[in-house]
Amino acid sequence: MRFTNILLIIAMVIAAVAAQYKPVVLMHGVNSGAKDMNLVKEWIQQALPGIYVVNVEIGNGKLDSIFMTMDEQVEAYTKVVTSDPQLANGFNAIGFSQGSLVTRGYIQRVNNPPVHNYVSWAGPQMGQFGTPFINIKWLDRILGSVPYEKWAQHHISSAQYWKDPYHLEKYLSRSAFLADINNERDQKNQTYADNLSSLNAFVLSYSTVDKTIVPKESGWFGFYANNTQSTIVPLQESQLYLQDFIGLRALDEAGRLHFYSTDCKHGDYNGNACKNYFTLYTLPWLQN
Ligand SMILES: *[C@@H]1O[C@H](CO)[C@@H](O)[C@H](O)[C@H]1NC(C)=O
Ligand SMILES: *[C@@H]1O[C@H](CO)[C@@H](O)[C@H](O)[C@H]1NC(C)=O
Ligand SMILES: CC(=O)N[C@H]1CO[C@H](CO)[C@@H](O)[C@@H]1O
Repeated sequence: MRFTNILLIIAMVIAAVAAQYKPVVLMHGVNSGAKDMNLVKEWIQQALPGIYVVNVEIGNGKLDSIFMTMDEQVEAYTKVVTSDPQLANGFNAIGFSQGSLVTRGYIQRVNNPPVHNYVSWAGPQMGQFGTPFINIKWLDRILGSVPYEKWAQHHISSAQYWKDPYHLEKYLSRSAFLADINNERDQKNQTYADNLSSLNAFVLSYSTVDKTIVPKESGWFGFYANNTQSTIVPLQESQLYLQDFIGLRALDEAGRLHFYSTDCKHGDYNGNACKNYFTLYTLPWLQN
């Protein structure tokens, strides 16, 4: 065999080894950018040598993550993952905070290429009701008072998953993103449920000390009961689950819905203080 052929074979073996893991796509949260997920990318690459990791940035990061609508953010994510040939056979996804809703929007509306395992880190999956949320005082005041005004719904991403348990009718009629993606309105979109329930695994986390996501149980699709802030209705008792609006019950009954909790401060999920949780509960879903 010629020496160049041997080199070629070695190169092919290296490529095959590198291709043994599905690629991973990371999605950052609000008021932040891709650089905030760089450390997570390093953790993954250290644990799974040769793995391909895409760290998505929405627009130019920080400001765009606040002022682009959630629909636009889902479209931006879609553009990145559909134009990358290395993702063509599917990928695993991690979404952090608001980024977990962007990721879910992609899965439910597009999912081509398909997501295999989807890990949600402290996402406002069932909505957000409480300030301070994004730590910009004037925005918090707006979210505390007029989140369902048209201009807020059209210009502030977090207004689009704001859910006021005292004004659920308003939420249902005006929420530009969450009420749609959660199939909470009368007209359901079956594609949303079909696509979400096609996941191999949907892994949900929330933090017992989260002061950013309110209520923190939203990370597990828990939310306040109507007209209170004292009782949390867990996912399994919600209409979303009982009537299976988006396929979560189907996933659960198939043993493909998984839950874990942490004691991480919200902003620490992507930092060394919480690397142990990454290793225990996220990494296993990326080893395929
Ligand atoms: C359901 O969602 C898909 C994907 O976003 C969309 O193409 C379709 O038009 C929607 N169907 C209805 C009835 O809204
Ligand atoms: C809570 O409010 C929503 C929206 O108005 C309504 O659909 C639902 O039936 C209510 N649930 C209960 C338990 O009253
Ligand atoms: C995996 C899966 O079911 N993907 C479907 C998601 O929905 C789109 C339509 O919006 C289909 O084209 C995909 O096949």
